[in-house]
Amino acid sequence: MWDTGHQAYVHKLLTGRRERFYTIRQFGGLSGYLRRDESPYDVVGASHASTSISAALGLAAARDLQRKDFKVVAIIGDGALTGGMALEALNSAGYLKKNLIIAINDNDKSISDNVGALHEYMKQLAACKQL
Ligand SMILES: Cc1ncc(C[n+]2csc(CCOP(=O)(O)OP(=O)(O)O)c2C)c(N)n1
Repeated sequence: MWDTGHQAYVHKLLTGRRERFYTIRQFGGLSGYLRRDESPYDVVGASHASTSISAALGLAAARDLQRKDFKVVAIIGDGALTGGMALEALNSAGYLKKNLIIAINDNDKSISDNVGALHEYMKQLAACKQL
């Protein structure tokens, strides 16, 4: 489950849209975002940041209700991780204890430099400092 739309470009290349990829973000071309009407592999529409953990948690809950067996992975950037929706999803995921993998892509950027306590924490974590 990808987060902010631009992170899904590689996903589009790998899910049957390579030939049309040159049309991305052009009139009549591929969307710059995930779109359910564009591909069955886009299981949610997404462009806003901070949505992936919440959507992945929903998928994991549905998987368990259907007694299916597959992994759900949410990819989220360090910028999107500071959004309220991501924090609510983390809170719910910890409570529901679903089998869910969250990969954080911490590239130290969120359009411009990332700021805030979570950012500082992750910087220290990456440097393996005593927290
Ligand atoms: C709710 C919301 N607020 C703001 C934006 C504008 N926005 C687009 S990309 C982005 C930064 C995303 O940074 P990060 O999650 O670190 O991902 P990266 O760009 O590094 O892949 C923001 C804030 C958005 N898409 N959604």
